[in-house]
Amino acid sequence: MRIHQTEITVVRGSVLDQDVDAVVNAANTAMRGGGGIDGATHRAAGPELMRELQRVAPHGAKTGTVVVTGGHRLKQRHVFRTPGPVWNGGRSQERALLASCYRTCMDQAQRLQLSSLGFCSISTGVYGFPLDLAAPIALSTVAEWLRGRPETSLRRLVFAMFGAQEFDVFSAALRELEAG
Ligand code: AR6
Repeated sequence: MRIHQTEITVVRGSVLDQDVDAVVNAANTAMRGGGGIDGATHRAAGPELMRELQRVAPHGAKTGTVVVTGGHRLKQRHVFRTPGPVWNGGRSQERALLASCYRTCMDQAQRLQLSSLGFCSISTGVYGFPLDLAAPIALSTVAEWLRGRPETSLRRLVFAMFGAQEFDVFSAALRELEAG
């Protein structure tokens, strides 16, 4: 799908394998590593990533915000680490907090004048956010952001889905968004 000059795609695979300027990581508020994509990123980026995190986020970060670091041994230049909401039945502002994760990542990409950004699916792994709710929130949040900023530096957004089910649900949500 295209919005102004930006192409949005859903692909199957790890976000760490994508040729993009920055990767978005689903993280926790402590910012000191974890499982899932967070653990995979630390393994691939090397120990310097943790040292930088200790410097730039000594007290962690709030849910719905983002911490930017270098990519270190990754092929991408930056890592955007965003703590998504833990699913609590939808009673704890989870939808708004998830949208905030995606929106603040877009803001940071623009601030750094990036041309491409790779997302994974935030909060839908360990944090239990239902995929069929999360996918339309993710895609409509970035689409709305792009519609309001025709002059953005971003040319490509890649949603890299590690699991088969995620890939199917995000692909269907993108088709629905495109159909309007
Ligand atoms: N490589 C690529 N993508 C992955 C990998 C991997 N090895 N593992 C998971 N994904 P998750 P969350 C994808 O569970 O629900 C961590 O411990 C996965 O398919 O990592 O936000 C953090 O430190 C999905 O698309 O994130 C937090 O404590 C996406 O990554 C907590 O998990 C996010 O799944 C965050 O949980």
